[in-house]
Amino acid sequence: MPITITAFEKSPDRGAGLARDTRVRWALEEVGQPYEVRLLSFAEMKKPAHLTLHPFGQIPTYEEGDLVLFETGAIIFHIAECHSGLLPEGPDARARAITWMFAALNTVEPPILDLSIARILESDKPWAEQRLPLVKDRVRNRLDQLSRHLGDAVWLESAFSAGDLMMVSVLLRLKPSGLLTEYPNLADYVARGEARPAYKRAFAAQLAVFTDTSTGG
Ligand SMILES: N[C@@H](CCC(=O)N[C@@H](CS)C(=O)NCC(=O)O)C(=O)O
Repeated sequence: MPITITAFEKSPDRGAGLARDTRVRWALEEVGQPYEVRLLSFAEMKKPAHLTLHPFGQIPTYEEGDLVLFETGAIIFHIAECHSGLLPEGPDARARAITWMFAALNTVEPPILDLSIARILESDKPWAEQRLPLVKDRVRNRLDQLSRHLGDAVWLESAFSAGDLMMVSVLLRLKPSGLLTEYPNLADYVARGEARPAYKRAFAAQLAVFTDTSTGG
């Protein structure tokens, strides 16, 4: 069954790979599943045709026959359930990998998103200078804990899983802030994720969208 995902026609990060279609592309590349991409403008994302696929008018979505999914957690979990390579076989190891997916999305991503908002959308506010250090400390708190847990391990559990795919994707958003470099083991962990051939293919594909549209191609 052909798979179609949606992505920004022109990503606000100019192809830096931070839009969330990248993590879905990465998962599909890891399991060797070809996919098509429907590009949307911001205006199209808020129109009824897209809202029937995604009630919140966002990207990415995932279509496979009659199945329509939104939320990257659900999409990547579905991909991992349908194909081997992203979740371990043993039930306990599988449950732990899924736990890391939730931890990435529910515990680590929120303060990181808050930091992106503070840096990008709130920087002109009169209180921005006072708030930013507080937001950064909340991110550092999570990074401290994650860094201590990871220690010298290569991946969060014994082998790369959808949990790592999600955690690396979430941590990548910290790159512009420089905070990741305060935690060398986390920076190395993210670099290991980025070095995976599947990630490289996903990154190149999303960058090509930006360079094509920005050159009018
Ligand atoms: N929790 C959602 C978040 C989706 C999301 O925030 N998508 C962003 C792009 S990365 C978006 O569409 N932003 C535009 C908007 O919200 O209008 C997921 O993981 O899929």
